[in-house]
Amino acid sequence: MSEVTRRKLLTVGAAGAGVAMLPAGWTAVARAKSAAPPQVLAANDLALWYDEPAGTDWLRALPIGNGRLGAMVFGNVDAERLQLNEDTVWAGGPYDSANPRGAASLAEIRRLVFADQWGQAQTLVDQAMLGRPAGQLAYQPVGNLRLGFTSGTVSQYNRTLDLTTATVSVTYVLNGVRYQREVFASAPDQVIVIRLTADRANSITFRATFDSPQRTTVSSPDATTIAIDGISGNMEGINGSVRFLALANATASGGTVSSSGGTLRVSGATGVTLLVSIGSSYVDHRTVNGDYQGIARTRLDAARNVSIDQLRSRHLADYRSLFDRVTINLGRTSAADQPTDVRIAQHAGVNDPQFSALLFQFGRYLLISSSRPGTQPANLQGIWNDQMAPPWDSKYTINANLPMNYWPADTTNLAECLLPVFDMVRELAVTGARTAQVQYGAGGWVAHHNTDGWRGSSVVDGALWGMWQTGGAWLATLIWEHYLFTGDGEFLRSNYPAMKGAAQFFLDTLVTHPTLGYLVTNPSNSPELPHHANVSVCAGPTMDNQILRDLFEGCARASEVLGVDTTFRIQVRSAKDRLPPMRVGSRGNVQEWLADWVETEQYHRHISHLYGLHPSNQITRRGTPQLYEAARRTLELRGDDGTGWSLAWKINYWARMEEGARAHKLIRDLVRTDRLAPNMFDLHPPFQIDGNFGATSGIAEMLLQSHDGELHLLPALPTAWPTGQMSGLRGRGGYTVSIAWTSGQADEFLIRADRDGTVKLRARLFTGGFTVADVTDGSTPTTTQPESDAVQLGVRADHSYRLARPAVQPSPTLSPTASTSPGTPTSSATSSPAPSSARAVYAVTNSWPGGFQGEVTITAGSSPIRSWNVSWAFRDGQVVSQVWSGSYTQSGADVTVINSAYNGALPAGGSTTFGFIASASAVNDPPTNITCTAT
Ligand code: FUC
Repeated sequence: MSEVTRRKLLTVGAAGAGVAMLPAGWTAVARAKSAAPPQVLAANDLALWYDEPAGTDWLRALPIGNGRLGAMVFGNVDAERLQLNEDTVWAGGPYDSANPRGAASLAEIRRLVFADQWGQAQTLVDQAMLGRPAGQLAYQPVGNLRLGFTSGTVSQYNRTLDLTTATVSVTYVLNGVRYQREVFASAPDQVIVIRLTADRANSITFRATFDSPQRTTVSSPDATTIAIDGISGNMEGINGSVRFLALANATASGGTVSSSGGTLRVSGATGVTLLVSIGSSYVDHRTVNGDYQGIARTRLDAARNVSIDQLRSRHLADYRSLFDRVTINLGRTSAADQPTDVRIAQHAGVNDPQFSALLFQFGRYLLISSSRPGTQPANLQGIWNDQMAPPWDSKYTINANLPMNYWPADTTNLAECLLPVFDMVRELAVTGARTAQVQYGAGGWVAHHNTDGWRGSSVVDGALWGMWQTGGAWLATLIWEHYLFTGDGEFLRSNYPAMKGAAQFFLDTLVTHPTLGYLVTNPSNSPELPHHANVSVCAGPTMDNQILRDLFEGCARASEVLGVDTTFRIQVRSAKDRLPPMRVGSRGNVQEWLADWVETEQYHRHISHLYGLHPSNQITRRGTPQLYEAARRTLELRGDDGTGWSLAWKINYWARMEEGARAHKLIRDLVRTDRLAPNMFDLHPPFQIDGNFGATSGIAEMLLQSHDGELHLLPALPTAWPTGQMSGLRGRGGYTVSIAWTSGQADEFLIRADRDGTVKLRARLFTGGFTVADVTDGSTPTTTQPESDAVQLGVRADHSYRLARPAVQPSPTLSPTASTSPGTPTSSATSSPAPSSARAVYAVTNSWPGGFQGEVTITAGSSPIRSWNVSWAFRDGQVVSQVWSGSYTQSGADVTVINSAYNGALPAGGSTTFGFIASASAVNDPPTNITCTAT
């Protein structure tokens, strides 16, 4: 493939709103025939729907996904297209980009920065610190499945993505026959399912073919299946190495199916089930020789044995167990009767509160569909990308975008969707340790402003953007943050080493500022913003200091919880105390750099130094009133405009400012045709999914906040949502919260606690009379009122507490939803020495309600082994649902995992690890009888 236009895009993006790429803003007008079909309204309005097909416009097609497999469904009557993705198809292959010139140049770079010679420093960074290659690699598509039907005059066309069922439906009438297509991506069965039906027998006839922009071959492996076998693209001088195989199989009732030469033909059928299965050879960031054909074939064969009804019901049970945890109702007007594209185009001039609810739930839908335990994290486009050279390579940009993708995960009760990030962090701790050593001569690990499927960790793209040290640090803070929501000690124990390694890097590399005496990063930047013409490189930017305060304090508190590392704890706390404090600048703003410089672009999209306001809690209304006012001034100076993700971050900022009207204004700014595509994908522009996730997070922050040691209920309710209900949002400390309000005033709160403890609640409700009850046992808990609008009460695990205005009847819509606290944590088990003396160690790395993720590491003894298998018996009814890097069988309690070709042979002392996902009920004890047999 041709070299990617990454730098061109980067330059355009860096210039601000991406003028060269800005589409004129698409248009849609209300059409006379556009009345919401009854089945959509019945689905509680939680659907995107259209009265026209997507045609050739990718931004009108509708996304489905199961975390790993993704498709954009176009819904065209005669030429249906499913644009397919698999989340590990990355250009190139494993690489090491550490620049060996780095460490030796560091002293001079630092000297130049401290001497205010930023231009020279930046040039030297470009020469000595930039990775080799100096860019990272792109996430790429698998290809397309196209279905060709005969055309004719169509009526009653409708196309819907129902967020309550994660299903795209297309229905129309052609030649007097009503046709229906139903498309979903099943996580339990790991296939994409396309079900075609018609209300007249024998009327479904079509041809199906695969094509792709990748290097591929198509074939017909059997009489009912077509295949496309390919390899990812070359890039940055690195050969494409991810092999993939997509299979599509048809089963028909009442007609015939045949396949030859890569074309599948279905003729005269009454009902057809098409299954799409995709396997990839990507095992992890270091290994690309997985059995991709075996994976594709095994998944397809298994799904072929499952009836369509069962495929559908398993998909629904799985999806709903996540999606249904949160409900939201912000009110409804007749604006919601229009097709989705018309609603977006008209949004500025109408009152459409239901659209905010739809936008909120669409973000949750996208997260469930693009990030599941064991998959890759959601990248800049989630998992949906049709281009070989997508904008910014569709990578993971850490200085805003990747963290933003995950802001709604814990708060909107999707804790397990966050787990892929921690897998990534553990891998970055490996690649980033090499970068730390080679480029800084330091211990621990570092990642800069971007990473990719190969976990690139060096400085990339150019010093102005890439010379930012705290990407890995920010990601590592998410470990402690996630623990605050779940209280999952086992999770903390297995991820603590990555936090510690991130902090160790800074203990080794922070330098004392020659005049101010603080410990500072040098060189670094305040993301992507020059402080003087064309230079961003500096020492100790405010955002770095804020991130490091969170990282150091998170490490210290984690070490207390785990009872480890007393000396390290003292080290990080004393380093934290020597970081530069935040300051108020001459304009009344929060100072972005150590010096009171004025930014070179007043309306720049990044407002990085307000990281302390959101997502962090270092700037709060009640804790730091001066900085809080300076944050407000900063937001006013920078203005409301920005790229999609920048607007989304501002919704969160204004929610934390407790200004509902302003936060709501930012939502309206986002729901415009230049910031939201017809399919509701957020536009930077171009499409970037962070704005969707950031908007969902922002709406959650308007209704519930928990960052300041209390649950703040309705902190930023706008007058545009006078009456509503929400149930199931989560607060730090392990609380599940539901709220009902009318005329802008809270009626009742329902709080369910995961654990025993004391909770502080803040709400305007408490300034008047209110009632309190433990609705689980009917008792009346004692409360204290430390402030006029705050109440404190003791809570017990799994009890729900109702606080309400007197005489308000309990709302039937507020059910105490399930908490996401994990089951009983597990420890690890080790196999008894096997004859070959290879051994296996079993460990749980993550858990969530009803399931967990584990790893087994096999280590060869004093002689090499050719192959191995590992067996154990589960003690509590756990069932394995997925194993990566190996094939498995489970019969009752007995599980056996057999090496696959790529990791069977190990040298003496060598080891390999496979991961798995399993379901677990309340108890999840580790197996005691794990055995490893090697030959
Ligand atoms: C950062 C941002 C850009 C864009 C890119 C993917 O570089 O500054 O606006 O979102 O990431």
